Amino acid sequence: MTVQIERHGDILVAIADNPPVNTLNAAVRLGLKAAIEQTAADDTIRALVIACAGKTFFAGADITEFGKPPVEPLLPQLTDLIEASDKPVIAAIHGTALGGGCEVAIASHYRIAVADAKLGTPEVKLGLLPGAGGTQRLPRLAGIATALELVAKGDPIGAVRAKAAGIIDRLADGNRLLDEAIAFAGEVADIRPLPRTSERPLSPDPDAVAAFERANARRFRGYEAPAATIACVVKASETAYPEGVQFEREQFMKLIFGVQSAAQRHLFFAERKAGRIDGIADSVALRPIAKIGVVGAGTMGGGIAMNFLSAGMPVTIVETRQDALDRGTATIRGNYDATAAKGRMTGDQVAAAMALLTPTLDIVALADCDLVIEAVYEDMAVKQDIFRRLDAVCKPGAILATNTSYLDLDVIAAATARPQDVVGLHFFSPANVMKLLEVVRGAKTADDVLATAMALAKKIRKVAVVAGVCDGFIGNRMLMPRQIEAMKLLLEGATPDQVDRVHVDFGMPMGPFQMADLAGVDIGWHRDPTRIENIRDALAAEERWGQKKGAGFYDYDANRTPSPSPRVAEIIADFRERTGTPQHDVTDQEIVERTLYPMVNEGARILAEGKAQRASDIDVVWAYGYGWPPYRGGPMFWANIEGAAKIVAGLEKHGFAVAPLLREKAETGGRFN
Ligand code: T1G
Repeated sequence: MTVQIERHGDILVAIADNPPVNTLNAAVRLGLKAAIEQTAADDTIRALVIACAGKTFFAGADITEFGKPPVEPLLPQLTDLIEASDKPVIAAIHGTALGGGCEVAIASHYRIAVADAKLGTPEVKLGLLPGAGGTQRLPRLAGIATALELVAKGDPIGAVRAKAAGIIDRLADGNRLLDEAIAFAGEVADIRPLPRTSERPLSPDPDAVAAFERANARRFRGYEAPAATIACVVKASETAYPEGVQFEREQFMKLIFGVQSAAQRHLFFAERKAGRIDGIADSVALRPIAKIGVVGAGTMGGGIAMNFLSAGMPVTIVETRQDALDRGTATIRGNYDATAAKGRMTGDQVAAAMALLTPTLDIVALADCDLVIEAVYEDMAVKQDIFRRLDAVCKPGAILATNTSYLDLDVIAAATARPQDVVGLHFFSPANVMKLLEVVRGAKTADDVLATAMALAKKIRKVAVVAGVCDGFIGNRMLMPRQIEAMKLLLEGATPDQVDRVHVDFGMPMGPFQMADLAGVDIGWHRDPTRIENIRDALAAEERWGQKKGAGFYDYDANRTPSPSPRVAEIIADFRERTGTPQHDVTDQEIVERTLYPMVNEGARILAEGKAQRASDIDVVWAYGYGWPPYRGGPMFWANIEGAAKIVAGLEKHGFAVAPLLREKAETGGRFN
């Protein structure tokens, strides 16, 4: 029974049990409707408590039902039914009351929650909006400013804050939620009039709306859903509930059939699918990982170490020189202090994290580590030497990982007598911030090692994707053709600013040249200022290494605000002349065809070679590692929208060799899944 109905004296209790997160699917909605009808029909019942079994109150509508024939009662009908009840309905909240779950709660007449519960309306992260009255009831309950934060940004708030905001009536003891909800129901059972949120008055607050829009303009750039949620909240302050909820419904229907929501829902499931390893049973025994070792206390090593320290895991970090070790430790401490200064960590939490860190110059200290991650200079000989030493020092069964971003994992593994214990853990800089982790599977990586790495990624709150061994794995391998073409476009008549603008208008956080200036124009440079073979060499030779030098492809002021550089224009002009490259007016569309289409082409090759398990994994890599706009779903999802045939035509127009898998999709009308 999806919704169990129990009687506790003269209080009826409906307990939904739809694991794993109690989505409000058809069976749950029907069960709740039955409970409301039973409450109404039975004169001996004074009130109804709605609760959930398992780990959480309703986590929202069942997204997998979208696009299927609707089954009544629809969620908006259910929430209105709850509120219209002539007897009080009390929501007993634990876990995360999200989306439709939050809407069921605020349609109820009263709400009691355990202190560590969260409430939120994350629909906007799916390209939607709360479509069951949430945009109309939340502002009436908590005010326009709080409602905008919840519905337009989609982040949940804790029950304590929700109570202060007027969303929750009472906090319950974590172990006695149901008992306290039943007692609460008894207390309020005879109070009239019933507190129906939709009947509360709400005055317009244009200043709050304008301030919110200004503060979030950059965050909402390119997205459709946030503006729609704001319009609904404004509507709630201008009209009565019936008109407002009708407007909400209209906005919801527009969004749910739009490309952006399809893209964002695609990524929601893609992120979860990425965690699965085809061909390895979920039941594979994982290796116990308690102690972490990190070799290298530089930018990457320090960031990597922080992921584990923040997850409460002890880390021994090794360097070759005391000054480097001290610098690395100080950087970790500084990062935590900066987080604490923003109020996102307490001083005690910083101290606890730092107490788990053991800096050392002696690699033998890693002997009892369960996982050791090498994060040193990108040089094969250096890495092979380190892995030879780790092989000699580390206990049997320890997992040895490299953070290499493009070197051949199999060659590194071959430096040990235990290649089956070697795996790639490719973090993205800054490693303690970026969500993406490419888990590189070597030819000999054991199944349990790979499964252990994927499970550990979840523990340190990373989004992990399995990648095969190839140059650049998944993300950087697709980045390369984009960067190569961007440089060619400069020689043919485009400017850095034009190429970057096309990418930013597309929805990327920055374009190829802005990215080069951020990462460092000198990354991968041969460091010989007399050897100037291309535009990049010329910039690097003049120490135009990017933002860190105040000049790269752009000039930067003291606030690192970029402006087109006359010097760079001269360098480009000089190379156009030296190479005799024919010039032409480069159009924005040509930039899309020559920088984004080749990424899809490379993605098709990666899939065909089995270096990614599925197309949606590639989308996850680019959405979480490179800022691909979620409302475009990722390169392969976007390819389905753009159309494989159109992409093939564009690639052929510019002389690219088309990947056979992409051509096949174009010829068969197939899609990447
Ligand atoms: N619909 C369908 N499946 C869902 C789901 C949902 N809303 N939420 C989770 N799942 C699946 C998920 O795919 C995974 O499946 C399993 O449950 C465990 O999820 C009208 C229209 C609640 C914080 O956006 O944020 O209400 O991979 O791995 O890490 O206004 O799930 O096991 O096969 O994420 O513990 C609004 C989405 C919906 C919340 C739990 N609600 N979910 O995190 O588990 S739209 C949301 C989450 C809506 C109304 C509108 C998280 C979680 P599988 P998980 P978790």
